[in-house]
Amino acid sequence: MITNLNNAKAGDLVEVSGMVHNVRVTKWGGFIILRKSRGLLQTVVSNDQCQIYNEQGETVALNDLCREMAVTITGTVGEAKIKDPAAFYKDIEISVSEVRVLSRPSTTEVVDMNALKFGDEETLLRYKFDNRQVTLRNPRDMAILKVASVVSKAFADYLTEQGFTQIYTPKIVSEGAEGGANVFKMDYFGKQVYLAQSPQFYKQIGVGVYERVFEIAPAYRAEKQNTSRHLNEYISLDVEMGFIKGQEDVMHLEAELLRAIISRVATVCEHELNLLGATLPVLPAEVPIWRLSKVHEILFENNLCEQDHRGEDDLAPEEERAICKYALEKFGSDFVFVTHFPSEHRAFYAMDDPEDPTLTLSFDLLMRGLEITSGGQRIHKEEDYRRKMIHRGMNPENFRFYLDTFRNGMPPHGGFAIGLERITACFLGINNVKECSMFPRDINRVAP
Ligand code: AMO
Repeated sequence: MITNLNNAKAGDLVEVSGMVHNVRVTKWGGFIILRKSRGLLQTVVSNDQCQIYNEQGETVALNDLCREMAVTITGTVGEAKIKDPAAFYKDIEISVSEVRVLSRPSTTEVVDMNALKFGDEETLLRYKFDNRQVTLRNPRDMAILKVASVVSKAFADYLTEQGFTQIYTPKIVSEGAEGGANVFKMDYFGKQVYLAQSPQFYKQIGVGVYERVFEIAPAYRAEKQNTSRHLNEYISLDVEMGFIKGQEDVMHLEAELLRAIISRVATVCEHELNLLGATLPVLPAEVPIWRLSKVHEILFENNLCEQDHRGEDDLAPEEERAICKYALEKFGSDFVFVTHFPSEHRAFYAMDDPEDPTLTLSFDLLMRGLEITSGGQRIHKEEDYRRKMIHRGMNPENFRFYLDTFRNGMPPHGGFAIGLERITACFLGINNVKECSMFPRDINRVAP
Protein backbone atom coordinates (compact mmCIF):
# COMPACT_ATOMS: atom_id res chain seq x y z
CA MET A 1 0.00 0.00 0.00
CA ILE A 2 1.33 3.41 -0.98
CA THR A 3 0.74 6.47 1.13
CA ASN A 4 2.81 8.99 -0.83
CA LEU A 5 0.67 10.06 -3.76
CA ASN A 6 3.58 11.70 -5.54
CA ASN A 7 5.07 8.26 -6.27
CA ALA A 8 1.74 6.66 -7.19
CA LYS A 9 0.94 5.39 -10.69
CA ALA A 10 -2.18 3.94 -12.28
CA GLY A 11 -3.17 0.64 -10.72
CA ASP A 12 -1.45 1.29 -7.36
CA LEU A 13 -3.41 0.72 -4.18
CA VAL A 14 -3.13 3.84 -1.99
CA GLU A 15 -4.18 5.07 1.43
CA VAL A 16 -4.75 8.80 1.58
CA SER A 17 -5.85 10.99 4.46
CA GLY A 18 -7.28 14.45 4.03
CA MET A 19 -10.18 16.78 4.66
CA VAL A 20 -13.41 16.45 2.72
CA HIS A 21 -13.49 19.60 0.61
CA ASN A 22 -16.67 18.67 -1.18
CA VAL A 23 -19.01 15.72 -1.77
CA ARG A 24 -21.01 15.26 -4.97
CA VAL A 25 -23.62 12.51 -4.93
CA THR A 26 -24.79 10.88 -8.19
CA LYS A 27 -27.14 7.98 -9.00
CA TRP A 28 -24.30 5.46 -9.04
CA GLY A 29 -22.24 6.89 -6.20
CA GLY A 30 -20.36 10.15 -6.51
CA PHE A 31 -17.18 12.07 -5.81
CA ILE A 32 -15.36 12.97 -2.66
CA ILE A 33 -13.06 15.89 -3.33
CA LEU A 34 -10.29 15.58 -0.81
CA ARG A 35 -8.17 18.52 0.27
CA LYS A 36 -4.48 17.80 0.71
CA SER A 37 -1.64 20.12 1.69
CA ARG A 38 -1.16 21.51 -1.83
CA GLY A 39 -4.68 21.33 -3.23
CA LEU A 40 -7.49 19.03 -4.25
CA LEU A 41 -7.60 15.33 -5.12
CA GLN A 42 -10.58 13.79 -6.88
CA THR A 43 -11.80 10.45 -5.61
CA VAL A 44 -14.64 8.44 -7.18
CA VAL A 45 -17.09 6.34 -5.21
CA SER A 46 -19.19 3.56 -6.80
CA ASN A 47 -21.87 2.57 -4.34
CA ASP A 48 -21.47 -1.14 -5.05
CA GLN A 49 -17.66 -1.16 -4.62
CA CYS A 50 -17.12 1.06 -1.62
CA GLN A 51 -17.61 0.78 2.12
CA ILE A 52 -17.90 3.95 4.16
CA TYR A 53 -17.48 3.78 7.94
CA ASN A 54 -18.23 6.48 10.48
CA GLU A 55 -16.14 7.11 13.63
CA GLN A 56 -17.95 4.27 15.43
CA GLY A 57 -17.12 1.82 12.63
CA GLU A 58 -20.73 1.69 11.41
CA THR A 59 -21.45 1.58 7.70
CA VAL A 60 -22.90 4.83 6.34
CA ALA A 61 -23.88 6.20 2.92
CA LEU A 62 -21.97 8.72 0.81
CA ASN A 63 -24.49 11.45 1.51
CA ASP A 64 -23.76 11.05 5.23
CA LEU A 65 -20.35 12.55 4.56
CA CYS A 66 -20.01 16.31 4.81
CA ARG A 67 -17.48 19.02 4.21
CA GLU A 68 -14.54 19.35 6.60
CA MET A 69 -14.70 15.78 7.85
CA ALA A 70 -11.26 14.28 8.32
CA VAL A 71 -11.11 10.95 6.48
CA THR A 72 -8.77 8.19 5.38
CA ILE A 73 -9.50 6.78 1.97
CA THR A 74 -8.25 3.52 0.50
CA GLY A 75 -8.47 3.03 -3.24
CA THR A 76 -6.84 2.42 -6.57
CA VAL A 77 -5.11 5.08 -8.63
CA GLY A 78 -6.57 5.73 -12.06
CA GLU A 79 -5.53 8.11 -14.82
CA ALA A 80 -7.60 11.27 -15.18
CA LYS A 81 -7.62 14.73 -16.68
CA ILE A 82 -8.93 17.07 -14.00
CA LYS A 83 -9.71 20.58 -15.22
CA ASP A 84 -10.33 22.25 -11.86
CA PRO A 85 -7.32 24.58 -11.37
CA ALA A 86 -7.56 23.97 -7.61
CA ALA A 87 -6.76 20.28 -8.20
CA PHE A 88 -3.15 19.64 -7.28
CA TYR A 89 -3.43 16.11 -8.61
CA LYS A 90 -4.51 16.74 -12.19
CA ASP A 91 -3.49 13.45 -13.81
CA ILE A 92 -4.90 10.99 -11.30
CA GLU A 93 -8.04 10.17 -9.41
CA ILE A 94 -8.70 7.49 -6.82
CA SER A 95 -11.35 4.78 -7.21
CA VAL A 96 -12.37 4.39 -3.60
CA SER A 97 -12.85 1.01 -1.93
CA GLU A 98 -13.06 2.25 1.66
CA VAL A 99 -13.58 5.52 3.54
CA ARG A 100 -13.02 5.85 7.27
CA VAL A 101 -14.25 8.99 9.00
CA LEU A 102 -11.72 10.12 11.60
CA SER A 103 -13.56 13.19 12.88
CA ARG A 104 -16.25 15.63 11.87
CA PRO A 105 -17.02 19.31 12.40
CA SER A 106 -19.38 19.95 15.29
CA THR A 107 -21.64 22.09 13.10
CA THR A 108 -23.53 21.13 9.98
CA GLU A 109 -23.02 24.66 8.69
CA VAL A 110 -19.29 24.98 8.25
CA VAL A 111 -18.02 28.33 7.01
CA ASP A 112 -18.41 28.55 3.27
CA MET A 113 -14.88 29.13 2.09
CA ASN A 114 -15.59 28.41 -1.55
CA ALA A 115 -18.59 30.55 -2.32
CA LEU A 116 -16.90 33.84 -1.53
CA LYS A 117 -19.17 35.66 -3.93
CA PHE A 118 -19.66 39.17 -2.74
CA GLY A 119 -20.31 42.27 -4.73
CA ASP A 120 -17.32 44.31 -3.70
CA GLU A 121 -13.78 43.53 -2.64
CA GLU A 122 -14.11 45.19 0.74
CA THR A 123 -17.02 42.95 1.83
CA LEU A 124 -15.25 39.89 0.48
CA LEU A 125 -12.08 40.68 2.40
CA ARG A 126 -13.98 41.41 5.60
CA TYR A 127 -15.76 38.06 5.38
CA LYS A 128 -12.53 36.33 4.53
CA PHE A 129 -10.57 37.84 7.42
CA ASP A 130 -13.46 37.52 9.93
CA ASN A 131 -13.41 33.78 9.25
CA ARG A 132 -9.74 33.49 8.46
CA GLN A 133 -9.17 30.33 10.52
CA VAL A 134 -11.42 28.52 8.04
CA THR A 135 -11.25 30.58 4.84
CA LEU A 136 -7.50 29.92 4.80
CA ARG A 137 -8.49 26.43 3.68
CA ASN A 138 -9.72 27.88 0.41
CA PRO A 139 -7.29 26.57 -2.26
CA ARG A 140 -6.63 30.10 -3.49
CA ASP A 141 -5.62 31.35 -0.05
CA MET A 142 -3.64 28.18 0.55
CA ALA A 143 -1.78 28.89 -2.68
CA ILE A 144 -0.92 32.49 -1.76
CA LEU A 145 0.53 31.53 1.60
CA LYS A 146 2.33 28.54 0.14
CA VAL A 147 4.14 30.90 -2.23
CA ALA A 148 4.99 33.18 0.71
CA SER A 149 6.42 30.17 2.51
CA VAL A 150 8.52 29.15 -0.50
CA VAL A 151 9.78 32.74 -0.89
CA SER A 152 11.00 32.87 2.70
CA LYS A 153 12.58 29.40 2.47
CA ALA A 154 14.36 30.36 -0.77
CA PHE A 155 15.54 33.58 0.89
CA ALA A 156 17.04 31.62 3.80
CA ASP A 157 18.58 28.95 1.57
CA TYR A 158 20.25 31.39 -0.82
CA LEU A 159 21.71 33.51 1.96
CA THR A 160 22.90 30.47 3.89
CA GLU A 161 24.72 29.31 0.74
CA GLN A 162 26.34 32.75 0.55
CA GLY A 163 27.76 32.44 4.07
CA PHE A 164 25.05 34.33 5.99
CA THR A 165 24.05 33.28 9.50
CA GLN A 166 20.40 33.34 10.53
CA ILE A 167 19.81 35.35 13.70
CA TYR A 168 16.85 35.89 16.02
CA THR A 169 16.56 39.32 17.55
CA PRO A 170 14.25 40.76 20.23
CA LYS A 171 10.90 42.22 19.31
CA ILE A 172 10.50 44.00 22.65
CA VAL A 173 12.89 46.93 22.44
CA SER A 174 13.84 50.06 24.33
CA GLU A 175 13.95 52.37 21.27
CA GLY A 176 12.31 52.35 17.85
CA ALA A 177 14.89 51.87 15.10
CA GLU A 178 13.11 53.60 12.26
CA GLY A 179 12.01 56.82 13.95
CA GLY A 180 8.66 58.46 13.31
CA ALA A 181 5.45 58.02 15.23
CA ASN A 182 4.46 54.61 13.96
CA VAL A 183 5.81 52.67 16.93
CA PHE A 184 3.66 50.59 19.27
CA LYS A 185 4.25 51.41 22.91
CA MET A 186 3.82 48.81 25.60
CA ASP A 187 4.12 48.51 29.32
CA TYR A 188 7.00 46.33 30.44
CA PHE A 189 6.83 45.92 34.22
CA GLY A 190 6.09 49.61 34.64
CA LYS A 191 8.58 50.81 32.04
CA GLN A 192 7.59 52.04 28.59
CA VAL A 193 9.06 49.93 25.83
CA TYR A 194 8.21 49.35 22.16
CA LEU A 195 7.48 46.63 19.66
CA ALA A 196 10.35 46.49 17.17
CA GLN A 197 9.67 48.40 13.95
CA SER A 198 12.55 46.44 12.42
CA PRO A 199 15.60 44.45 13.59
CA GLN A 200 17.83 47.23 12.25
CA PHE A 201 20.08 47.77 15.31
CA TYR A 202 20.41 44.10 16.06
CA LYS A 203 21.18 42.97 12.55
CA GLN A 204 23.95 45.60 12.40
CA ILE A 205 25.26 44.26 15.70
CA GLY A 206 25.13 40.79 14.10
CA VAL A 207 27.54 41.96 11.39
CA GLY A 208 30.17 42.63 14.04
CA VAL A 209 29.80 39.00 15.05
CA TYR A 210 29.15 36.95 11.91
CA GLU A 211 29.98 39.41 9.07
CA ARG A 212 26.78 38.42 7.23
CA VAL A 213 23.41 37.86 8.84
CA PHE A 214 19.76 37.52 7.99
CA GLU A 215 16.52 37.31 9.91
CA ILE A 216 12.95 36.33 9.08
CA ALA A 217 10.67 37.75 11.75
CA PRO A 218 7.66 39.95 12.39
CA ALA A 219 8.02 43.72 12.46
CA TYR A 220 5.50 46.09 13.95
CA ARG A 221 4.32 49.41 12.62
CA ALA A 222 1.59 51.48 14.26
CA GLU A 223 0.30 52.62 10.86
CA LYS A 224 -2.97 54.42 11.39
CA GLN A 225 -3.93 54.33 7.74
CA ASN A 226 -5.79 51.29 6.46
CA THR A 227 -4.30 50.84 2.99
CA SER A 228 -3.82 47.93 0.61
CA ARG A 229 -0.04 48.08 1.12
CA HIS A 230 0.25 48.43 4.90
CA LEU A 231 -0.01 45.93 7.71
CA ASN A 232 0.54 46.64 11.39
CA GLU A 233 2.45 43.41 11.71
CA TYR A 234 4.37 42.11 8.72
CA ILE A 235 7.14 39.62 8.11
CA SER A 236 10.43 41.31 7.45
CA LEU A 237 13.11 39.49 5.46
CA ASP A 238 16.20 41.27 6.75
CA VAL A 239 19.75 41.12 5.46
CA GLU A 240 22.93 42.82 6.66
CA MET A 241 26.45 42.30 5.33
CA GLY A 242 29.88 43.51 6.36
CA PHE A 243 32.93 44.59 4.34
CA ILE A 244 31.00 46.16 1.51
CA LYS A 245 32.68 48.61 -0.84
CA GLY A 246 29.49 50.56 -1.34
CA GLN A 247 25.73 50.26 -1.61
CA GLU A 248 26.20 48.72 -5.09
CA ASP A 249 27.37 45.51 -3.37
CA VAL A 250 24.14 45.42 -1.41
CA MET A 251 21.98 46.01 -4.48
CA HIS A 252 23.90 43.36 -6.37
CA LEU A 253 23.32 40.83 -3.59
CA GLU A 254 19.63 41.66 -3.52
CA ALA A 255 19.27 41.22 -7.29
CA GLU A 256 20.97 37.81 -7.17
CA LEU A 257 18.91 36.82 -4.15
CA LEU A 258 15.74 37.74 -6.02
CA ARG A 259 16.91 35.72 -9.01
CA ALA A 260 17.27 32.68 -6.76
CA ILE A 261 13.86 33.27 -5.16
CA ILE A 262 12.10 33.71 -8.51
CA SER A 263 13.72 30.58 -9.87
CA ARG A 264 12.71 28.56 -6.79
CA VAL A 265 9.10 29.78 -6.93
CA ALA A 266 8.96 28.99 -10.66
CA THR A 267 10.11 25.42 -10.02
CA VAL A 268 8.29 24.60 -6.81
CA CYS A 269 5.06 26.58 -7.18
CA GLU A 270 3.92 25.82 -10.71
CA HIS A 271 0.54 24.65 -9.39
CA GLU A 272 0.03 27.74 -7.23
CA LEU A 273 1.03 30.12 -10.05
CA ASN A 274 -1.41 28.45 -12.43
CA LEU A 275 -4.21 28.47 -9.90
CA LEU A 276 -3.71 32.18 -9.23
CA GLY A 277 -3.08 33.02 -12.89
CA ALA A 278 0.20 34.65 -11.88
CA THR A 279 3.23 35.45 -14.01
CA LEU A 280 6.52 35.83 -12.21
CA PRO A 281 8.35 39.14 -12.66
CA VAL A 282 11.11 39.75 -15.17
CA LEU A 283 14.52 40.33 -13.59
CA PRO A 284 17.08 41.25 -16.26
CA ALA A 285 20.84 40.80 -15.82
CA GLU A 286 21.09 44.55 -15.19
CA VAL A 287 18.31 46.00 -13.08
CA PRO A 288 17.94 49.76 -13.73
CA ILE A 289 19.44 51.89 -10.94
CA TRP A 290 18.39 55.53 -10.96
CA ARG A 291 18.83 58.33 -8.49
CA LEU A 292 15.64 59.73 -7.02
CA SER A 293 16.24 63.06 -8.80
CA LYS A 294 16.69 61.19 -12.10
CA VAL A 295 13.38 59.36 -11.61
CA HIS A 296 11.54 62.64 -11.09
CA GLU A 297 13.18 63.94 -14.27
CA ILE A 298 12.46 60.87 -16.41
CA LEU A 299 8.82 60.99 -15.42
CA PHE A 300 8.53 64.72 -16.03
CA GLU A 301 10.37 64.73 -19.36
CA ASN A 302 8.33 61.85 -20.69
CA ASN A 303 5.12 63.28 -19.34
CA LEU A 304 4.38 60.08 -17.44
CA CYS A 305 2.82 61.58 -14.31
CA GLU A 306 -0.07 63.94 -13.85
CA GLN A 307 1.96 66.12 -11.52
CA ASP A 308 5.50 67.51 -11.65
CA HIS A 309 7.29 65.85 -8.71
CA ARG A 310 10.74 67.31 -9.38
CA GLY A 311 12.39 68.54 -6.19
CA GLU A 312 10.28 66.31 -3.93
CA ASP A 313 12.17 64.31 -1.32
CA ASP A 314 10.39 60.99 -1.86
CA LEU A 315 8.54 59.06 -4.53
CA ALA A 316 4.81 59.61 -4.86
CA PRO A 317 2.76 56.42 -5.35
CA GLU A 318 1.89 57.54 -8.90
CA GLU A 319 5.61 57.86 -9.58
CA GLU A 320 6.29 54.36 -8.25
CA ARG A 321 3.77 52.97 -10.69
CA ALA A 322 4.90 55.13 -13.61
CA ILE A 323 8.63 54.46 -13.25
CA CYS A 324 8.00 50.72 -13.03
CA LYS A 325 5.94 50.84 -16.21
CA TYR A 326 8.69 52.81 -17.92
CA ALA A 327 11.40 50.36 -16.74
CA LEU A 328 9.42 47.43 -18.07
CA GLU A 329 8.75 49.02 -21.44
CA LYS A 330 12.24 50.43 -22.00
CA PHE A 331 14.48 48.02 -20.11
CA GLY A 332 12.43 44.85 -19.81
CA SER A 333 12.60 44.97 -16.01
CA ASP A 334 9.87 44.54 -13.43
CA PHE A 335 12.34 45.96 -10.87
CA VAL A 336 13.89 49.41 -10.40
CA PHE A 337 16.41 50.50 -7.78
CA VAL A 338 16.00 54.12 -6.74
CA THR A 339 18.97 55.60 -4.87
CA HIS A 340 20.22 58.77 -3.16
CA PHE A 341 17.21 59.71 -1.09
CA PRO A 342 17.62 62.95 0.88
CA SER A 343 19.30 62.48 4.23
CA GLU A 344 16.53 64.33 6.07
CA HIS A 345 14.02 61.84 4.78
CA ARG A 346 15.88 58.62 5.67
CA ALA A 347 16.54 56.89 8.96
CA PHE A 348 19.50 58.24 10.92
CA TYR A 349 21.64 55.12 10.41
CA ALA A 350 21.84 55.70 6.61
CA MET A 351 25.29 56.81 5.47
CA ASP A 352 25.39 60.25 3.90
CA ASP A 353 26.93 60.52 0.46
CA PRO A 354 30.43 62.04 0.94
CA GLU A 355 30.00 63.77 -2.44
CA ASP A 356 26.77 65.43 -1.34
CA PRO A 357 25.93 64.97 2.36
CA THR A 358 22.36 66.14 1.81
CA LEU A 359 21.81 62.76 0.15
CA THR A 360 22.22 59.22 1.47
CA LEU A 361 23.78 56.08 0.10
CA SER A 362 20.45 54.33 0.41
CA PHE A 363 17.94 52.81 -1.95
CA ASP A 364 14.42 51.52 -2.41
CA LEU A 365 13.63 48.64 -4.70
CA LEU A 366 10.38 48.98 -6.59
CA MET A 367 8.64 46.06 -8.20
CA ARG A 368 5.56 46.30 -10.39
CA GLY A 369 4.69 49.69 -8.95
CA LEU A 370 5.27 48.95 -5.27
CA GLU A 371 8.20 49.50 -2.91
CA ILE A 372 9.25 46.08 -1.66
CA THR A 373 12.59 47.01 -0.08
CA SER A 374 14.55 49.75 1.60
CA GLY A 375 18.26 49.39 2.15
CA GLY A 376 21.65 50.96 1.81
CA GLN A 377 25.02 51.54 3.34
CA ARG A 378 25.09 52.34 7.06
CA ILE A 379 27.20 54.66 9.13
CA HIS A 380 29.91 52.59 10.82
CA LYS A 381 31.72 55.17 12.97
CA GLU A 382 30.49 56.16 16.40
CA GLU A 383 31.32 59.84 15.95
CA ASP A 384 29.34 60.03 12.70
CA TYR A 385 26.32 58.56 14.48
CA ARG A 386 26.62 61.00 17.34
CA ARG A 387 26.92 63.96 14.99
CA LYS A 388 23.87 62.94 12.99
CA MET A 389 21.80 62.15 16.06
CA ILE A 390 22.54 65.47 17.70
CA HIS A 391 21.80 67.27 14.43
CA ARG A 392 18.40 65.54 14.46
CA GLY A 393 17.65 66.35 18.08
CA MET A 394 18.02 62.72 19.18
CA ASN A 395 19.63 61.87 22.48
CA PRO A 396 22.60 59.53 21.84
CA GLU A 397 22.36 58.31 25.44
CA ASN A 398 19.08 56.57 24.56
CA PHE A 399 20.98 54.50 22.01
CA ARG A 400 23.92 53.58 24.20
CA PHE A 401 24.13 49.88 23.48
CA TYR A 402 23.85 50.56 19.76
CA LEU A 403 26.57 53.21 19.78
CA ASP A 404 28.71 50.96 21.94
CA THR A 405 28.78 48.51 19.03
CA PHE A 406 30.53 51.09 16.85
CA ARG A 407 32.78 52.24 19.65
CA ASN A 408 34.04 48.68 19.78
CA GLY A 409 34.76 48.58 16.05
CA MET A 410 32.60 47.76 13.06
CA PRO A 411 33.37 47.12 9.39
CA PRO A 412 31.75 49.13 6.57
CA HIS A 413 28.41 47.44 6.10
CA GLY A 414 24.96 47.66 4.60
CA GLY A 415 21.80 45.71 4.10
CA PHE A 416 18.15 45.77 3.23
CA ALA A 417 14.75 44.44 4.21
CA ILE A 418 12.02 42.96 2.03
CA GLY A 419 8.42 42.86 3.21
CA LEU A 420 7.32 39.26 2.71
CA GLU A 421 3.66 40.11 2.17
CA ARG A 422 4.55 42.83 -0.33
CA ILE A 423 6.89 40.71 -2.41
CA THR A 424 4.37 37.86 -2.41
CA ALA A 425 1.57 40.20 -3.48
CA CYS A 426 3.75 41.58 -6.29
CA PHE A 427 4.74 38.12 -7.49
CA LEU A 428 1.13 36.99 -7.59
CA GLY A 429 -0.62 40.15 -8.76
CA ILE A 430 -2.62 40.38 -5.50
CA ASN A 431 -4.01 43.87 -4.90
CA ASN A 432 -4.07 43.88 -1.12
CA VAL A 433 -1.01 42.76 0.89
CA LYS A 434 -3.30 41.63 3.69
CA GLU A 435 -4.24 38.64 1.57
CA CYS A 436 -0.61 37.55 1.80
CA SER A 437 -0.66 37.51 5.59
CA MET A 438 -1.99 34.47 7.40
CA PHE A 439 -3.71 36.57 10.05
CA PRO A 440 -3.50 40.22 9.00
CA ARG A 441 -3.35 42.92 11.61
CA ASP A 442 -4.71 46.31 10.68
CA ILE A 443 -6.12 49.25 12.56
CA ASN A 444 -9.49 47.49 12.88
CA ARG A 445 -8.37 43.89 13.32
CA VAL A 446 -6.53 41.90 15.97
CA ALA A 447 -8.56 38.69 15.71
CA PRO A 448 -8.69 35.99 14.63
P1 AMO B 1 11.39 50.11 5.69
O1 AMO B 1 10.73 50.80 6.81
O2 AMO B 1 11.33 50.79 4.36
O3 AMO B 1 12.92 49.86 5.99
O4 AMO B 1 10.78 48.65 5.54
C1 AMO B 1 11.36 47.74 4.66
C2 AMO B 1 10.30 47.00 3.87
O5 AMO B 1 9.37 46.40 4.77
C3 AMO B 1 8.09 46.42 4.21
N1 AMO B 1 7.18 47.19 5.06
C4 AMO B 1 5.88 46.91 5.23
N2 AMO B 1 5.10 45.94 4.72
C5 AMO B 1 3.80 45.92 5.09
N3 AMO B 1 3.25 46.81 5.95
C6 AMO B 1 4.00 47.80 6.48
N4 AMO B 1 3.43 48.66 7.34
C7 AMO B 1 5.38 47.88 6.13
N5 AMO B 1 6.39 48.70 6.46
C8 AMO B 1 7.48 48.26 5.81
C9 AMO B 1 8.21 47.04 2.83
C10 AMO B 1 9.44 47.88 2.99
O6 AMO B 1 10.06 48.14 1.76
N6 AMO B 1 15.40 48.91 8.47
C11 AMO B 1 14.94 49.27 7.13
C12 AMO B 1 15.44 48.29 6.11
C13 AMO B 1 16.94 48.34 5.89
O7 AMO B 1 17.43 49.45 5.59
O8 AMO B 1 17.57 47.28 6.02
C14 AMO B 1 13.42 49.29 7.12
O9 AMO B 1 12.75 48.73 7.98
O10 AMO B 1 8.40 46.00 1.89
